Amino acid sequence: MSQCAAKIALISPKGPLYRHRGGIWRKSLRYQPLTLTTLAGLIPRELQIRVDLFDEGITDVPLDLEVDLVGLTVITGTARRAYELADHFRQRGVTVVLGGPHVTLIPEDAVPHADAVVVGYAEDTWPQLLRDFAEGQLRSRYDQAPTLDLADRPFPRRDLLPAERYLTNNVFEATRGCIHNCDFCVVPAAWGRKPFQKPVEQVVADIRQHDARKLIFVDLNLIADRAYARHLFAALVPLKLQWYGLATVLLADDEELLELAARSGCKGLLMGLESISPENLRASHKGFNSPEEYVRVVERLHQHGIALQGCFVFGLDHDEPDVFLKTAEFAVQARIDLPRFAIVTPFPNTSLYKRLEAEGRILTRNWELYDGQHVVFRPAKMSIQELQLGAEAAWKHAYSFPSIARRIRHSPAPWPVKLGTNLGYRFYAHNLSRFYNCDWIIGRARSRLRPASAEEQEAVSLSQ
Ligand code: B12
Ligand code: SF4
Repeated sequence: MSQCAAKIALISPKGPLYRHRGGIWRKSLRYQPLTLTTLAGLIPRELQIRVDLFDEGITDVPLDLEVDLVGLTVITGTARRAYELADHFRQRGVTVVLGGPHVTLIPEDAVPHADAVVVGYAEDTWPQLLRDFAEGQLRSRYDQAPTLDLADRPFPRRDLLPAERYLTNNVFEATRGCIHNCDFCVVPAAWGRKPFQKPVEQVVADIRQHDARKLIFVDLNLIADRAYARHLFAALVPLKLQWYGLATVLLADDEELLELAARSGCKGLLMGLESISPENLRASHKGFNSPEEYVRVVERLHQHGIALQGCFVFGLDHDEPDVFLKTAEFAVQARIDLPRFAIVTPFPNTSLYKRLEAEGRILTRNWELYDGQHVVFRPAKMSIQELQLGAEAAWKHAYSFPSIARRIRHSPAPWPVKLGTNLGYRFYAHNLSRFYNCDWIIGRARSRLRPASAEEQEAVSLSQ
């Protein structure tokens, strides 16, 4: 059937931090979700489908939506909310499709809540699914073939979400995947280690047609393929952009690439520094990070006018109770522009999850607590409480006024930006426990979940 004229809604469900009411971030720290706009762009034109996008980070989803099909994007932390919405819409007779990182990691978890699940990237499967739906031939599962090619895809439909509700809608991607194999990371577990790349000229064309000057690349590791990165950065130079993205510390070793990144307009990078313990890094298969090099990494980035958002995780097996303040103080002394701290999260079916499960250390499968801020496994060398409270103490130390003063002078970012972001994170540091109390989750969870074990109760109560 080529004349479908169906109506569909694509939804990004809320999580404890990123929700419309009562989340921690106001408008100023949100950016437009590329997942929804990408999926909207992929809808085959000949089906004449009408699509509405709902980002629960900025708006409520009307529960009485009059649509034929709802597609929900699911990460682990939002899985429960996604399933709640899915069940609701299915009861109303709407066809529900679930996809995204969580569905890809653990499809069997999503299956009971969906008419169809989409596993992996969806460049080929989502259009196929919609064609099958139009023909009344929907299958229950679609898997992206490994032959995925990102070339010649439609541009994301950024016009379908309100630009004014976001810090920016200039959100782009050039590549997918990562060549590394860090054992806690979702990427190798969900999508394998083969990198996928958009042709550079098509990335540039997308930036030009959107008239973007200041933009974010959400690629997990922009420098995974250095030859591609060189090509991309060189093509960005004439656009006179300012851009922000993610890369590994290995960029600091490559003077030519670093200089090119800076010349192409790179102003800030997020890097997973993870730990100041070489044992932890080796055990996590992230031995290419050397803590003794971190100070040099920061200096090299600063020399090129690039600020660093350096991310650390707590709770790896070699961490002891003194790790929190040691790491936070290290971040201050190393002059990391914006340090961030998370609790290790063993996302389902990652190598880390499998190991902890085999060791009997997974405490809960309440996915809402899998958000980087709750302890969901039994730590090796400290108590659950020490880990939960220690992470908060690290935030507070790194964002105390004296620590901000020690770091901020050296940051290459303009004063309004570095002051604003530091004060924003200071607020976050002091309100973390309040916003992560998950009242709306735990109220529901109490009524619906099986009785929690004593350890689970401890993990949950610490978050309140
Ligand atoms: C941008 C981003 C964010 C933004 C999200 C909002 C926004 N406004 O964009 C911000 C910064 C807020 C954020 C926060 C968090 N994020 Co985040 N984020 C990303 C990131 C870097 C890019 C996502 C993206 O836009 N990708 C581009 C799109 C096109 O790809 P995609 O989403 O994978 O979608 C494709 C397929 O998966 C599939 N698909 C996806 N959904 C659906 C739905 C349907 C119906 C179908 C058919 C197909 C489909 O089709 C798409 C096309 O192929 C990803 C990593 C990555 N590069 O994917 C992490 C990632 C999604 N985030 C992750 C995490 C853990 C978090 C946080 C918990 C981190 C934290 N501790 O705070 C929070 C939680 C947010 C919440 N909701 O509560 C994890 C999720 C892992 C997991 N199993 O849950 C990821 C994978 C990073 C990682 N390596 O671990 N994040
Ligand atoms: S380098 Fe980063 S994106 Fe790549 S596997 Fe490791 S943690 Fe994941």
